[in-house]
Amino acid sequence: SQSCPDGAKRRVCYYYDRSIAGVDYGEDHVMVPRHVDMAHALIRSYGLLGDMARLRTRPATDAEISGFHDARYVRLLRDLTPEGFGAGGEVARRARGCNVGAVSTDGRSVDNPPVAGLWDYCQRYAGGSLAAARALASGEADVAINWSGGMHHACLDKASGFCYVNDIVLAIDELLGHFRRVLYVHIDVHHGDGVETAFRRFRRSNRVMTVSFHQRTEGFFPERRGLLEHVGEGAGRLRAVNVAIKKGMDDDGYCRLFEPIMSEVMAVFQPEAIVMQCGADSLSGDRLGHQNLSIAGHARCVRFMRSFNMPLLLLGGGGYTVNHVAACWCYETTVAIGKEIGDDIPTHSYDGYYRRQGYKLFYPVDKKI
Ligand code: V1P
Ligand code: ZN
Repeated sequence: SQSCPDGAKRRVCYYYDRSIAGVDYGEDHVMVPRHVDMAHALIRSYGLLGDMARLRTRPATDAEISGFHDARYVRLLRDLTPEGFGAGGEVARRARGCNVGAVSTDGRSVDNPPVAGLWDYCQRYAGGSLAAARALASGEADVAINWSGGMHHACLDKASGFCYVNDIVLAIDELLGHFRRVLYVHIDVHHGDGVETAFRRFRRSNRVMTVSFHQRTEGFFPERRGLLEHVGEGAGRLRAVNVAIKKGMDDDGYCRLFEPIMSEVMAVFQPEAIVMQCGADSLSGDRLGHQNLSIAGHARCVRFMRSFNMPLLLLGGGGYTVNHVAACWCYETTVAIGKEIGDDIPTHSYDGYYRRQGYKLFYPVDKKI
């Protein structure tokens, strides 16, 4: 069948915490965590919840988050409130040093605002990725999903690109306690800089390979990162693979790169577990990305990694056209399970968002790019 080429089912566990969806980056911000609630509602409406074990977990503790992040930065995130920030006091000063509330070049938009409930939000999405990693490590699940995770830009001691806590680094560290080699695969349209830097510069690890497929065009965020020649140094030499992509790559072009590169990586690195960041801003019609992938093309990458039949952690990340993001992650959930679903979006609380795509899961790609 199309969604399950190897004919095998997988034990899938799934994390979802509804309080994440209520987090508000601000009226003009492009990051809308509600897309995770939209994906969840779609997953539920297609009847997929019965095909997965629900991961119920506690939020990540300060100690767990400090496993990667700097203690002073953790204290700042914990102390930060919009009120404290607004008062312009010492918290605001500390925050600015950590790239929280830093005003971007146009003087208006703020990438990493001091959002209300910030620490709780970070603890919950990181807790989900940690629990998912633990479910894979214990052998309880073959595939573990946290669409609210995948916040790959966050650095040791600063926020970046809407990400405050790097749940991916925490999850990979957890997996390294049980598996000899962990592969990180990244299909968000923005380079996976936080994860690459963590394992190259801070961890100096040869047990993690990071492979990032991302748009590399003039001025595109994050600048000067993810060049082909960035292959890692020292112990981590040849453990970073960067695939820089021009604008407008379609399914055929993307998969012609993705599949042979990932086959080679799998053969050479021989990981024991895979973490895949499924940022949906590489889809056609995204508000930030300029790629031309369809949901089928994006999901084909997920299906390809699943076909290696080893513990697989699927994470979300970017994605700025919310109906596309939700449809994509819902479909990728079916790929994880190995179940086929129809193209007609069932009636549910968010169905109005899919009117422009004719209430179909697979919206047509934009030929204009
Ligand atoms: O380009 C920048 C700023 C300008 N430089 C000083 C940095 N920021 C980007 C950040 C994109 C983050 C992507 C995150 C992810 O990879 C993972 C969750 O998807 C940016 C852009 C842009 N067009 O690249 N920020 C914003 N747009 C923005 C727009 C509205 C409100 C706030 C931020
Ligand atoms: Zn992105």
